[in-house]
Amino acid sequence: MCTTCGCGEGERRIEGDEHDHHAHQHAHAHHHDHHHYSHQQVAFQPQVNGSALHYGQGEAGTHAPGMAQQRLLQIEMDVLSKNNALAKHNREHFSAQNILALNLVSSPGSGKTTLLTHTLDRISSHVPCAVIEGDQQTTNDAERIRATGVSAIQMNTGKGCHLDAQMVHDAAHRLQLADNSILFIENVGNLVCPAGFDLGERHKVAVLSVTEGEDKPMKYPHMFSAAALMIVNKIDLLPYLDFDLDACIAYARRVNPDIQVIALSARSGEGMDEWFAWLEAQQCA
Ligand SMILES: Nc1nc2c(ncn2[C@@H]2O[C@H](COP(=O)(O)OP(=O)(O)O)[C@@H](O)[C@H]2O)c(=O)[nH]1
Ligand SMILES: [Mg+2]
Repeated sequence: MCTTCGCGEGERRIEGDEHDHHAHQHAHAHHHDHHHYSHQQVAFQPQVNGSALHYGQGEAGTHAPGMAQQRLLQIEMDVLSKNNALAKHNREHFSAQNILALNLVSSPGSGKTTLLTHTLDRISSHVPCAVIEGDQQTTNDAERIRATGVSAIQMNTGKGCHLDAQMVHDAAHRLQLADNSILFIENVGNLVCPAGFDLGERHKVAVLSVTEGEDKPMKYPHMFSAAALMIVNKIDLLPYLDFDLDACIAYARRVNPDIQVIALSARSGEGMDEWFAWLEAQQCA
């Protein structure tokens, strides 16, 4: 996770901001403003363990120059607890309006936006939907979503590698979400950091495409243990690959025995009915 790495500091931006300016640079100077997403910046030293270098936070030896370890841990806890408090606030809002908020997480290119555009084409005429798009740069994905006729807002995180609850809070207010709707949040493509940041969603949905290899749930266990559902996408490509679907599911269940799995192709449509049924079941839950 990157609670304290300072990634994206001062670079995060919400589409449609009237000034369209970069968020402010210094957390200490502007605590009153809702559009500040700054993290304090510190440095990390890798830990050597066998032949691997480990950069895990909170491990012995992790340090920031000029800062006591305790201070560093305090900053991490502050960032996370502030995020958790706001995520709780978001969740209360969503619950009060009976909004099903889903946080789609994956590596870049697994097919999240493609899955969403096909999903919206199918369901948005009878279920009100809205989308928050997270990417480091460009409004490409929000534009792809809006082409379906559904409202979308793009959050650009600059060097940042995940959405946080503040960003979702601000975007959700601008979207003016309908009661009994579905809010799809497409997180920044990254199988690490988004696992640690609660956005107030009902569920995380991890999208893994068959071109990424079946071992990813084992390599990125935090993400797959945080997800309620794993979508294995691009199964139309299986004939050309040595991807082992059964092994992938077994790996995912090893890190999360309760995870549900749907294998589909957003391109060909195979398996999509199972995804639509899952969405319907969540709406009724
Ligand atoms: N073959 C195949 N390609 C897909 C599928 N879903 C998405 N893609 C392609 O994968 C690439 C990345 O898709 P995109 O939706 O932008 O991924 P994102 O970065 O996760 O949002 C694009 O070229 C899509 O056309 C699928 O089910 N099958
Ligand atoms: Mg995308």
